[in-house]
Amino acid sequence: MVLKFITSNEHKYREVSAAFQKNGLYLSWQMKKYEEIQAADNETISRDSCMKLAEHIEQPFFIDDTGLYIERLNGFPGPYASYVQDTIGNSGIIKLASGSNAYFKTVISLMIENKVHQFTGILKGKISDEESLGNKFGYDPIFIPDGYSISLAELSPYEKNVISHRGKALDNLMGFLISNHIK
Ligand code: ITT
Repeated sequence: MVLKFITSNEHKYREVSAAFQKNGLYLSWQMKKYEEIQAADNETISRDSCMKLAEHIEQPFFIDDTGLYIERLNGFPGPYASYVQDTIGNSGIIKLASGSNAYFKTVISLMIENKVHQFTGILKGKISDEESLGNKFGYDPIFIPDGYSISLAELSPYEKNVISHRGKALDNLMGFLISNHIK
């Protein structure tokens, strides 16, 4: 059985695929954009999307919903990270919040045997004062992880997975898959 990862975001797929490969697990990518409800937390949004996708996609599959929570902005944009990235973008966030503490949160929702299982991961850091070179994945060029002096965009997918929100959520997911003999 090959587990499907449903996302329209190629950067996410690259990171997820790197983690699966490292653990000798198989993965298939279903490139798909789906509508999300508006809610105050990523868990609720992700669970709702998972249930709706299950109406027309064969199980098992999983999705990744990620938010950026900026301290100076009282947690904004949080689950609205996608809308904010498409409107004011990284330069807008730098103007509003450079130097502020912030964290990413990833919620992975796995749908298997008609049940949703959720796995989360958090990465703390701060908003930088300029966009770095490197990958062009969302907020990566303006996010400096705690303990680092370079941005997330300057790490390879493997290096990013070791410390990141997504990497931690994936470790939890893969722990579940391995202990339940789902490969
Ligand atoms: P799917 O819903 O199709 O998976 P998406 O890009 O819409 O893809 P999200 O809603 O989870 O995914 O992402 C919210 C925003 O946060 C979006 O602008 C992403 O580019 C950005 N983002 C997500 N994960 C990120 C990460 O690890 N580093 C930097 N930005 C990230």
